[in-house]
Amino acid sequence: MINHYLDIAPEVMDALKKGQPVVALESTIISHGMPYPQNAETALRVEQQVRAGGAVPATAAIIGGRLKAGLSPKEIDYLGEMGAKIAKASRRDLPALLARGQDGATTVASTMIIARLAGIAVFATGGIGGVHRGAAQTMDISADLQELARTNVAVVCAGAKSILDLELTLEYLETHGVPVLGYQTDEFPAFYSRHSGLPVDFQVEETDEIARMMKAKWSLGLEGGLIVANPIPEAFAMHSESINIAISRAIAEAEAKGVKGKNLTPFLLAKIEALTEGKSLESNIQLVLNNAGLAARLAADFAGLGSKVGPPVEKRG
Ligand code: PSU
Ligand code: MN
Repeated sequence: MINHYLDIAPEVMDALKKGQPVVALESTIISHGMPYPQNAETALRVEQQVRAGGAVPATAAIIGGRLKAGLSPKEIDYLGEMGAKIAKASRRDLPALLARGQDGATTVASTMIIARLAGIAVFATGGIGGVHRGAAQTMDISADLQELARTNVAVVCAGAKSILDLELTLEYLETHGVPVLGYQTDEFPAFYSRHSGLPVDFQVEETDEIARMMKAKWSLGLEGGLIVANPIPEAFAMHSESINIAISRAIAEAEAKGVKGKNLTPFLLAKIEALTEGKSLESNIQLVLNNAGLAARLAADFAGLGSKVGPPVEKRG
C-alpha cells in the first residue's frame, strides 16, 4: 500500500510498476460538468481514447472515504448518475471526506494530489479553474492554480473558459512559475474557442519536447505542474460571439441569484450548456477526447525517458 488512504486499481498499479504510461482523469467533470448519461458515457470514451493512445487510464475520485486512482465502469456510472449529489471535492474537502467515509468528485486540484500520490505524471481534463472575473473583489481564485504551483503533474487541457479572467489567470500562473505550453499554438486557447488573444509562454510542436521539459523542471527540484494547452479541434470550435453572449448571460444570472464559492463554476457550466442548446456539450466532449489522446502520447514519451524524476511514489500514512 502506497498511502494509507489511497487505492490504486490493479491495472494502474501494474503499469506504474513496469514504468508504462498512465494518464490520470478527473471526476468533477463527470458529476458536476455534464448531464447524465452523457457524463458517464463520455468518461468511458475518454478512458478508451487514453487506451487507444497506448496508456492506461486512471480516473480519480473519492469513494467511501477512499482516494481512488482508477475506477470501474460501475463506479464511473455511479458518479455520473448521482451527479451533483456527489460532493465536489477540491484540496480543502479531502480531510473531511476521508475522515467521514464519504464520496467526492475530484477537481483538477484534488486529481493532481491523487496522481502525485500514485506516481502518475500526466493528467488530462477539459478546462482548468482559474481567476474568476471580478476576483479583485470576490477573491474567487480556483484552488487548481495553487495546486499547479506546488504539485508535480503535467495537466493537458483546452485552456480555460472565458467565464474566467484569462489574463489574470495567466498572470497568477506566471507568478507561481507554472509554464504554460501551447501545443502547436502560440495562443492560450479559451476552451470552446481556439483563440483568446493571449500568448502562451512557449509553443511546442511535439510531445517528446514537453516530456523533456517535465524532466528538466522536476530534475531541478522546481516543484509544481505544467499546463499543456491543447486547442479544441477546429471542426468542434464554437463561434466566440455566440459563446460569449451565453457566458455573459450566465455570469449575470449567477450574480443576480447570488451564486458563489464552489457552486459558481458548475452553475455557469450548466447555464452555458442550456443557453447554447447543448451545442457546448458536444464541443466539451470533443475537446476532452482530444486532450486524452494527447495526454496518452505525452505519458508514453515521458515514460520513454525512463525518468525517475517524475512524481515519486510517496510513502506516508
Ligand atoms: N472548468 C471547466 N469544466 C469543469 C471544471 C472547470 O470548464 O468541469 C471543473 C474542474 O473540475 C475544475 C473545477 O477543477 O471545476 C474548478 O472549480 P473551482 O472554480 O470551484 O475551483
Ligand atoms: Mn472558487
